[in-house]
Amino acid sequence: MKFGYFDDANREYVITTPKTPLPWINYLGCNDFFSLISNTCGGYSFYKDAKLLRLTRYRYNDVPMDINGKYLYIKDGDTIWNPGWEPVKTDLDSYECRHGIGYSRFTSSKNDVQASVLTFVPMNDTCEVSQLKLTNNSSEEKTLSVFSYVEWCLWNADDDSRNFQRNYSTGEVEVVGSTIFHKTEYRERRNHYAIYSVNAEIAGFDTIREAFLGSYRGAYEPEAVEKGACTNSMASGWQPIASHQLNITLAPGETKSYVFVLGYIENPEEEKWESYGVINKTRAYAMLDRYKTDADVEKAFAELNDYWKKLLSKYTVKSSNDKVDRMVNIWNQYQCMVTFNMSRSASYYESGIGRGMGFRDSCQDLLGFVHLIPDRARERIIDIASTQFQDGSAYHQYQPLTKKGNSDIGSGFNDDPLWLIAGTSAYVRETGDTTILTDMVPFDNDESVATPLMDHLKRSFDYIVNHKGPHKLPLIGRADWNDCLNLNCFSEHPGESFQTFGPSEGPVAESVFIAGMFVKYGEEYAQLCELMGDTAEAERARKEVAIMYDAILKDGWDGEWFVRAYDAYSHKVGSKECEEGQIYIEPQGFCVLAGVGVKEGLAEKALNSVKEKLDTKYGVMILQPAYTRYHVELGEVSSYPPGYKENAGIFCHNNPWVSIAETVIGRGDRAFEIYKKTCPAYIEDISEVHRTEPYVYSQMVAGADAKFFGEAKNSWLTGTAAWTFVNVSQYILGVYPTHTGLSINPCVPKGFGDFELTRQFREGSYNIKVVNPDNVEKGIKSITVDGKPVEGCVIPYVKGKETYDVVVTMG
Ligand code: BGC
Ligand code: IFM
Repeated sequence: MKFGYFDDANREYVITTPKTPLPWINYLGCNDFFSLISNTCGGYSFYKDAKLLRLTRYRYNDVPMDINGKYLYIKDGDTIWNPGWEPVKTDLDSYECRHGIGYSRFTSSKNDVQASVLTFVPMNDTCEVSQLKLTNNSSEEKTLSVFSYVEWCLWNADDDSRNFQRNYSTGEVEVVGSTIFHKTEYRERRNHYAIYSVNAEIAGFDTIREAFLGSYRGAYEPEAVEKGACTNSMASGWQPIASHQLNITLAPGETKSYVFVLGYIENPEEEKWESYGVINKTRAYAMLDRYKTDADVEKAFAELNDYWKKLLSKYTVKSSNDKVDRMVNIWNQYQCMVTFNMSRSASYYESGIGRGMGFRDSCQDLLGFVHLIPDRARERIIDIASTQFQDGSAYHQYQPLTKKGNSDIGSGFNDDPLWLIAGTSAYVRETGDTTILTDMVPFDNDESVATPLMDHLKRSFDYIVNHKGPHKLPLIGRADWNDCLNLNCFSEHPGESFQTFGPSEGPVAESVFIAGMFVKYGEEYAQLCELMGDTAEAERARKEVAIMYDAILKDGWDGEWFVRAYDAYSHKVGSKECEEGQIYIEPQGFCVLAGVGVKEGLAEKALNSVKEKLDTKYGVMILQPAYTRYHVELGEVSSYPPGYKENAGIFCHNNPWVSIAETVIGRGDRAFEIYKKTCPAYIEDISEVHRTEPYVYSQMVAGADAKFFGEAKNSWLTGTAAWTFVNVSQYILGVYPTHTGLSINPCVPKGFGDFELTRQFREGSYNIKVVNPDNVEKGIKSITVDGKPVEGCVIPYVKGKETYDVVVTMG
């Protein structure tokens, strides 16, 4: 069942009923100011950091779900309704929500009044703009009132949700004309405030929540709206809100338009006060001035659209397959931008107060983002590397505002160091900018101990070399990519999640997955060394990689597939010898994509085992058989009921690893089959089963052992976005940036047909035509550039050359 449809021409998903299985959200904002907005206008806004600078309040895990948003109420006689249906939930005569790229548009009607709300965050500004257009489609004059409503969050969302004894007395507001100022905390050390304003004269306002909603009432039945009048209440403590009242008369056929601005203002310290106690409002008024007319809004909206049009033109495909084109050209890249911005901080499943930026997560997000805005990727790499420790290990997470490592979580996830090599290598391959490698980067944000980025990468590499276990495989530490594989924690903290205790690196538990990563990113490190002219270091790196390769074949191979790990007793994990959890997806995907076992014929065996043991109609499960009981020596992985999350769920993040691995051995049919199973556009028709948004990936789909097999969770903020984009763009469609030029080597299913690609790579625009006369899955017969043949698959990069017309013949 579908709850909407894709409008590819407008790059929108059009939701046709507010009653989607779960809130289906969108993200507004590209740089510093962000909003989450659901298809019923739920959501919240923040500046830079969803924990520390939250503008509006949201209540997670509430009933009814998705409560609190930026609501507009329309009172037309006795009928009160909202363009997004929530919170009053009056039946609408028509409803449509279009989630677009960086904006959402709601168009609804009731009793011959049509409301259209366009909401977006303008480029390079710190506000959300909502343009409301009201049209009277009846033959009578209509007298209406419109009420806005936002509930302020008292900035630190964590404190806001706990520290009531203080916070009920800190709230401060000011109202000047149509602008409501939220000034809480301004009087002490802060220099920021928020505004909510409308570009029209108001008939009234409220800033006290109870005055607007009434006692013992919620946003679904605001008393002021029922009575038809705000009370001009001035908050002092408790829960400040902002509501405007507009009284509107509409002649038959007439449309009137209003612009609401929710903004974040930061004053330099010296301009904080006009005189003590009177905040300096210059910046606020300047912001409002930028959006005072419809023409201003349209201009800002056009700028946003142009920006995205340009970004999304960096990689495009035109094939005979609409669904692939739609994901590649629009939604997958859009999700990559969102994961780049948010890491794992704020979604409808991440509260914005827990995780900030993940070291591992953000490095992987870069892989799908780096071609979009390489400069921002560069900055991010430096930020991430600055949280590394001198021994090469790293804080697992850091806070977006302060950029400081999070000491509550600490370090000890032994895959982390290698992801820094992955992200940096992707950046340098994309841009050719080797200057980043000589940039001085601090350790643990301490400028007094800075070394060139290249040295950070060396320390990443050596961290693995210096932390090996009895099988010469990398020590896993607290966990590797699989956060829940806690093989060293059992003795000290049985049954606890890693988030509740400190680092504990055990001496013996080892990870075959990290070994596979080391082979892949060790080689990428060696290539970077060569680029820097350090051939001796490149040679050393390759020797270490060869040693690791042999260790995998010796003790990481189980006969039919790769072993997952060795626990603290040196017992195998993910082996036929195990009672449960005999095969795991991660080492099969990652070892093969790193090339391990390809020439020995093991890769094919491993991937056949994946198909036989882990495959389902909804994707490839992370492990089988599921753990049916808690295994103290394995940790959190066995704490989930069978079929959920890391215990035999379908982790969408590592499905692309297996798909990439299939392309490495040339099986295009199978690679594409795996791609399709978790691909949103392909499962739109089963939205009632899948339940999360059909335009973006979710982290997890419940596996075959689960009660709700096929149901997805944790949409939006997942490494799946980057990895599926890497898979489809670099391996299936086959356009892979190398240090010396763009490599083109597609691996497609039979019958995929010819296709065209455009790719911006450094300063060149590549127009690529791929023809496949023999209908092969992989193989290049010839490549020509501007009519001249090229040897091999790599189109040599020519400095300064602006266009490349490429014809690729598969065969
Ligand atoms: C995993 C969860 C786990 C959490 C905390 C996440 O990365 O996906 O399954 O519960 O870490 O341990
Ligand atoms: O690898 C992790 C990631 O960092 C956060 N989400 C879950 C993944 C698997 O545990």
